[in-house]
Amino acid sequence: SDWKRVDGFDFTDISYHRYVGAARSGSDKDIGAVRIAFDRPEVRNAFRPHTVDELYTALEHARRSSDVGTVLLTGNGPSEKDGGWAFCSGGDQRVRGRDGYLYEPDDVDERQAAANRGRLHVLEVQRLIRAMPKVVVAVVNGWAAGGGHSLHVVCDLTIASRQHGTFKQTDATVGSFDGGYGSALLARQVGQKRAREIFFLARTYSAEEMREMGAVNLVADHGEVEDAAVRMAVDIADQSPQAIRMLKYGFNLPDDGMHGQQLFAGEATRLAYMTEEAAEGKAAFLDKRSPDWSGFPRYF
Ligand code: 1HA
Repeated sequence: SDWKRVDGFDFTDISYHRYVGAARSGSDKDIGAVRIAFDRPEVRNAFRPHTVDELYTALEHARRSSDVGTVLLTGNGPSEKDGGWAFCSGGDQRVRGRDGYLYEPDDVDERQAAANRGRLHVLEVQRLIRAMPKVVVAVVNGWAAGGGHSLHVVCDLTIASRQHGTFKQTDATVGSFDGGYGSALLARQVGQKRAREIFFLARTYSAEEMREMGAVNLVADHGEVEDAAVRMAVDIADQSPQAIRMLKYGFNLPDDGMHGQQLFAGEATRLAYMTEEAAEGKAAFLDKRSPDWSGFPRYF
């Protein structure tokens, strides 16, 4: 297979693989792609708190792996029960309590169980996807519903299966709402009227309809979606990692307030650290002398 399981994890609700195939004929260049997939096809890849923890762990591992440039987020399938495909159908309604989604007894030790309050921490995953300086591609190979719809929205790019990629924002149907990225960022992508329609009417949209609206980049035949995603990763690998970082944070900035500014500015700081001018500041401190800025122009 072109994918090798990433060692060191004992995931039950997701799978985590690294691309090891020859992405280009005659080239063994590493394209730095990983594949993270929901692995609960019998419930259309709904997430429970434990799923969210695993997803966060895998994404954080990918974030910290400096040789990873692209993360593909998808759902395993089809369901053995009925053959249905899903990207993700959002929060697992079976474990929804009165104040959020509840861990199941097996997932928590006694101390945590005492404090087993409802969790809504898929929002932490959204923030991680948004803040990680890598390209995250949603590979929507089936249903993207509710909180699963919002995950695709927050990803940098979306590829969808022509036959099975189906979009339905069911939050309001079950008395939930993602009033953050899931709705506001969607409105940036498809416009205010359409975003409101998607939430207020909770209708079903095909991959092609979503592409026309601007929330999907590419529609591919079902058997080809992952190949298309790998081809995206190949092209991403051809771009400067620094340029990708600056661009992602630049795209985020107007919508992410001071948090967006912080991420963008952090990368500007990194670039500044690479200059002789900044090195002089450090050297002067360590030499216990005052810094000599005379060699550095005051640009105008
Ligand atoms: O909005 C938020 C949040 C907001 C702020 C902060 C945090 C948040 C966290 C989560 C969420 C949410 O995700 S709320 C929205 C929760 N999700 C939904 O409302 C979607 C529910 N599912 C469906 O509408 C449909 O299943 C489907 C359109 C995705 C697919 O329909 P289909 O193909 O007809 O399949 P269906 O027969 O409905 O489902 C197959 C099996 O999967 C069923 O189980 P079975 O009858 O075989 O035992 C079904 O119950 C199960 N299933 C599907 N989705 C879920 C689910 N079970 C639990 N939770 C689900 N989300």
